[in-house]
Amino acid sequence: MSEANIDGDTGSAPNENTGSVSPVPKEPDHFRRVLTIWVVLSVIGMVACIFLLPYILPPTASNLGSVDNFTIVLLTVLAVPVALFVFVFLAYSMFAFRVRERPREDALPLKPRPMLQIGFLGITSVLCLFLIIYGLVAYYQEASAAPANPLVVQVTGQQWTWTFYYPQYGVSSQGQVLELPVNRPVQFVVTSKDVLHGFAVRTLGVRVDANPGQVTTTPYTTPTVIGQYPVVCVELCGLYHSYMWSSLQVVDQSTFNSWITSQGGHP
Ligand SMILES: [Cu+2]
Repeated sequence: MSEANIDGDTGSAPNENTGSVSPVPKEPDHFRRVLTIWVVLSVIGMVACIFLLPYILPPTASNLGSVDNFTIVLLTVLAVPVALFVFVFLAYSMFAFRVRERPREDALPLKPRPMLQIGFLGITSVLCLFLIIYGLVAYYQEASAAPANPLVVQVTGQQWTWTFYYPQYGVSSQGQVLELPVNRPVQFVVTSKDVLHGFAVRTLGVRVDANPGQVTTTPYTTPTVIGQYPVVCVELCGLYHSYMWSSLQVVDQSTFNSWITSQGGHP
């Protein structure tokens, strides 16, 4: 990018119609000005995200919590200058180049600026490439972990409820509760009976589509804090989509064993 991209309409040029030099005030360097505003606001926004997001994000309670939060902060921080690039240039143009009455002259024709286009495409491509590689590496790290004695839970979405089946114990959870023992890795095997649903447990760093006729296996995640957390559907799946939520209960091992027995299974 160069300063030359909005250099066409400097108001200090001699009046071509009359040949005389009119006392037009010197046009400010708009590009430098808007670039400065963009850089300053971007830095403020990025720093604010880094410091404020950890307080805004809901709590996590799994071994994936820190990497999950780091990813959200990273993506938000990278999005700030991109979003501001659009908003700042738009807002600046609306104020700096506004015309009160109907313009009587045609605007200056836009000239091709190859460096601007190459720069814009180049920067956004590098950003996207970085995010793809970051995502693939993070997914590989999570997916390649193979802990001993993991718990498997089959999750089935249907309009408008979740059912949880524990194949190692031969029991289904009655009453829409996802019961998990603390500190034991768990893997979800997710599908749907009717339409697209989205199985999301923010606490565990899990968010996966539930597709009809297809089974999706999540990476292992380990609940680390005993407590009760929400399980929600994050795919608009019909009239009562917003009511399609369940409860995750993370309990200690003996409570989990007695819960399995109470559901008709053998721990
Ligand atoms: Cu749903």
